[in-house]
Amino acid sequence: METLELTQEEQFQARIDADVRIEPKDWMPDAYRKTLIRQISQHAHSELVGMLPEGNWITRAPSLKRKSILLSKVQDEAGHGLYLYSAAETLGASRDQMLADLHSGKAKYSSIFNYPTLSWADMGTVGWLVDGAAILNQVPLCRTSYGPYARAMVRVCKEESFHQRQGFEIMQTLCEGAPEQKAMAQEALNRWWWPTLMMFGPKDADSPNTAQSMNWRIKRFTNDELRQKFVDMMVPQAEFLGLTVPDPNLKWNDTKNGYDFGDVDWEEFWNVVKGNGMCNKDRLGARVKAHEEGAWVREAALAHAAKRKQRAEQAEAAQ
Ligand code: FAQ
Repeated sequence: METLELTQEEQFQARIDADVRIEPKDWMPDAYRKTLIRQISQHAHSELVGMLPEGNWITRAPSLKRKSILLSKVQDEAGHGLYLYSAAETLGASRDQMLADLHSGKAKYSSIFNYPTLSWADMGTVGWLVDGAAILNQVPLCRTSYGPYARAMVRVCKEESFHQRQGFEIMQTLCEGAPEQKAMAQEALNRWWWPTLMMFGPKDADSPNTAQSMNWRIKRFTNDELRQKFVDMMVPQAEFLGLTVPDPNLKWNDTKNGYDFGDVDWEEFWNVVKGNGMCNKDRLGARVKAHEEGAWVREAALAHAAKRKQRAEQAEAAQ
């Protein structure tokens, strides 16, 4: 009788298809490992660089309450970066190498963080729109096929939902305030709407990684599917706030039960991804400076750990 032997790769795909999580010690194709390291490290870098646009407003927050909320939010983003670097390390990536790639400009991070935060309304818009987009993208990642990434995302998403609520609340306060405050909120929406749509990545037809990542269930939705969900979710929220989405082609489409919307400026997107956006140089410069100025902290922490280990060994030897 003929026996059907599955190759290692076929067994792997069968586990994925059955929704069995892949764990660090399981066999996996090199390309799966490489794709995950790429995506998780880019995601981690985005969280770290993502601290900068909002960090810019901590000293200028309009009240003590707003300042403490913003401080916590920015600290949460640092924490998200750390969970994600740890998840990438379980795949064999070295943290020093990942950071070196960010600092040299070799590694990518989300295009959205290369836009400036010019007014307090930008803190509302970043929370409402940017965290809103991040959540839409990240909730499906709680079901991604690689265990450590999926588990990290569960905690990240809980915190991101709070971030989004605080952003919406800032927008609502501005929109219910003086005409100047409402105008500030509208102006911020005008600048952030299109860059936020770019966060979901290139159109499916121009996305080299989507098909394989969907097959491996790393991604659960395509870039275009998530962009559509985002528009459908945000337009009613903008209407509730009394704001106008800056897209003349935005129109409800009964047939698809969603909005039709205008074309993203993909030339601008690729320009930013290639390092030529408004703030790319500032953002990387700030990260490199923080890393260099923090060298003594890392050295002190290592020296402290070595001393503790030595004391513990001496105490054990003396027993
Ligand atoms: N910016 O083939 P695809 C946050 C690159 S966290 C820059 O479609 P893929 C929290 C892409 O890497 C935001 N580059 O790629 C927060 C690829 O280049 P490569 C970050 C982009 O991976 C909120 C090439 O284009 N979230 O916001 C972008 O299948 C507020 C072709 O693209 C994540 O990272 C972009 N927008 O899909 C923090 C979520 N889009 O690597 C502070 C996890 C694409 O081949 C304040 N990542 N590229 O050289 C993902 O879901 C996916 O990686 C996508 C891209 C959807 C981002």
